Amino acid sequence: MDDSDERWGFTTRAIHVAQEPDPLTGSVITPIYQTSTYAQEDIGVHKGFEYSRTDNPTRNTVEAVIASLERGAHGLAFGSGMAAESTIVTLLNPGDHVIAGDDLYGGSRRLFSKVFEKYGLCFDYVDTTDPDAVHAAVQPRTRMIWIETPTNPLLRIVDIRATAEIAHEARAILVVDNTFASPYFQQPLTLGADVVVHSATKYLGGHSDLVMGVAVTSDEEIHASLKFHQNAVGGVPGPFDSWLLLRGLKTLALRMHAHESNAFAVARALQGRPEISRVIYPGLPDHPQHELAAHQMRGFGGIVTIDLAGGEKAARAFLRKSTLFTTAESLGGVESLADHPAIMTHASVPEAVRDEIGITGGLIRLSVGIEDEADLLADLEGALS
Ligand code: P1T
Repeated sequence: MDDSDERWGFTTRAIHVAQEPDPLTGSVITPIYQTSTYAQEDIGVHKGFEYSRTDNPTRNTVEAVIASLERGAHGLAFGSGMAAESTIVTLLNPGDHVIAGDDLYGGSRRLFSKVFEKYGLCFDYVDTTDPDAVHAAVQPRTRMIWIETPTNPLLRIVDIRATAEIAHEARAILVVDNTFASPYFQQPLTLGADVVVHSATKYLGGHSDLVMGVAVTSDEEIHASLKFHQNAVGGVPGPFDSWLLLRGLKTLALRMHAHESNAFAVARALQGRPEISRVIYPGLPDHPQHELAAHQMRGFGGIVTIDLAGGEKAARAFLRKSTLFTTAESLGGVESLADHPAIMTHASVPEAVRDEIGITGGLIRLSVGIEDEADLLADLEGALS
């Protein structure tokens, strides 16, 4: 980070870090370097770019920007959130033990249990909202604690600082999936986390038009290993997607304000409705970790999860009737989306686990977009009628 990076506010950094006008042409916007390789002036003599799996100027720019937004020293971009997660898991060795949250994106849990367990890694899933439960799960070979906060889809809040202390006491690293909050609302590295990971497909991109992941750290050793594996394993994004992400990041703060304002309106409008047994939103005072959220986050986010009293039948009717909330996986785009976790995003989570943590047939996750508030409220009213 140079001086300006320290001085500037969030959006100034999103727009200007590593984005000086192109010295060759004056282009104000970072070019899309749609190239796989780079001419060498002599054997082994080049301008720092040899091959685009290793380095690409458009990708390197977005990596610098996301590092700055997360207040980290180094950012790395990947072809999906899952590619970023897989690369982070390569920091471990066979026999190592990982404590993971019991309420994670279904694909993260599937990656751990169906892909990495067979390489000799052990995973325990615990309620990470309870630091005592996390502490009690520590084993001599615990090398990583993996949390989401807010969690997907139940929006539980995990105390990042307290979990970092437990991790470091155990000589383990803390990985925080910051997808739901975005760096505008929460910066886990400043609270003691070692690595931040995102599905950049969501709020960072913001327009539901790309699939990407990022990882950020300030630890030189961790960064060197992740950078090595990024190139060695090869799950990198292309230049055009990197450029789309760069463009999306410039409006992240504006979008997060709009998402949050609409999410608050939706949560308040739905609270107390007889058709809904539970409205989960960290901004509501009755959320079990509301105080913690207010303390460690700068905003409460744009996701509202509801549990319909009529169960799956009512959920299906609701999804069919809503027109502005498109039934779809994913979240964090400008358009509102509705997900049925039990059937869609979290179908790979064993049914017994879903039942235990409360992913019920009536549960719907609303990714509240930035459309006009009145239109969203009218649409939800219609969907409930
Ligand atoms: O889809 P991908 O970019 O590979 O990111 C995976 C991922 C990682 N972490 C969290 C918290 C996520 O929510 C996701 C992807 N989630 C969805 C597709 C979803 O609808 O929940």
